[in-house]
Amino acid sequence: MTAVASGIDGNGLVVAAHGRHCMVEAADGSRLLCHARGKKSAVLVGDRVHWQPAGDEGVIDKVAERRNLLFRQDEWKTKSFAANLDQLLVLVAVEPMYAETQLARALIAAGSAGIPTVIILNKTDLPTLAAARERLAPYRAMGVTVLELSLKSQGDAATTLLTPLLEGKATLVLGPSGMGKSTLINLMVPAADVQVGEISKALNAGRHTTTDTRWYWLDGERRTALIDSPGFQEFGLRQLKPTDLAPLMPDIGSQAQACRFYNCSHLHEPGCGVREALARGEIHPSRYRIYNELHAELSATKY
Ligand SMILES: Nc1nc2c(ncn2[C@@H]2O[C@H](COP(=O)(O)OP(=O)(O)OP(=O)(O)O)[C@@H](O)[C@H]2O)c(=O)[nH]1
Ligand SMILES: [Mg+2]
Ligand SMILES: [Zn+2]
Repeated sequence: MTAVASGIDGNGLVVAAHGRHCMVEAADGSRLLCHARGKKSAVLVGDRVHWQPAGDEGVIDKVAERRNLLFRQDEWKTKSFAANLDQLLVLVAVEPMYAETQLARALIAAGSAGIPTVIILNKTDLPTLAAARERLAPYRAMGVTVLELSLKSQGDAATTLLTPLLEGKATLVLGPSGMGKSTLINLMVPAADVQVGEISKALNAGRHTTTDTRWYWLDGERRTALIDSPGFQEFGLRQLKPTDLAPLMPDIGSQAQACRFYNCSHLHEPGCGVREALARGEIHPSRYRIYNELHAELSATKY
């Protein structure tokens, strides 16, 4: 396993990763295919790495300590999305209808990693917009920024909204498959085609559905970046304990102060502020259902 070391700056940035191979960008902007030392790679897009040339390729000796790391932990495996992020854009669309639990899970994972999140509702040109918008009401109410876009039919308006939001930041675009993540990248990064061609030849990646996480610069100064990622289906949160949930779900956590017992699980105890708020209509039933589902999942025995 390539060591993650503190106290090194790294002379390269990982802009694409596929198994043990990755594309590293040097300080001058040139890119080189590298591989990680050791049996298993721990190198992720967004990593700062220290590398050296080795023939036509490069070898990564060290990965610099990460500022943050977004990952999911399913029952049997951990899947890391990217490291050193300034912001997460969770992209959902009017159609195909997404599972709300996936959105909730992505927000919890980001909250747990300390990464600020914005939700984008895409494909507002489609007729079932009202239902999709209604589903996001609890998220707006708890203070999450929700932007509505039609990346395809109103690209200019989307660019105007997104440009100031992305400025100077490294932003990961995450969401279920088919929501429009790659459409967003192509809209914001006119040169993405060039970069895709260059990387996909070396890494042999697919063309339509995104199979690898990739970093794209929006500007020549290389200050603003978007990271495309493959759509997810499962989103396990087994890195968390059941008691971590309420603080990471602001609409639920904020009502827990009123609970009679300090260690209330908000499932069955008398004098539970969360369930009282639910009865008053101050917590959305779908959010409480997701809390229950996750609580059960994280309470199950781990092998
Ligand atoms: N109607 C409509 N369709 C859109 C819009 N934006 C994207 N699409 C379409 O949605 C489909 C999926 O878009 P992609 O950008 O490939 O989605 P993705 O999230 O990258 O999907 P994965 O790579 O599989 O995770 C494509 O057919 C797009 O043309 C939009 O604003 N309106
Ligand atoms: Mg894609
Ligand atoms: Zn309670």
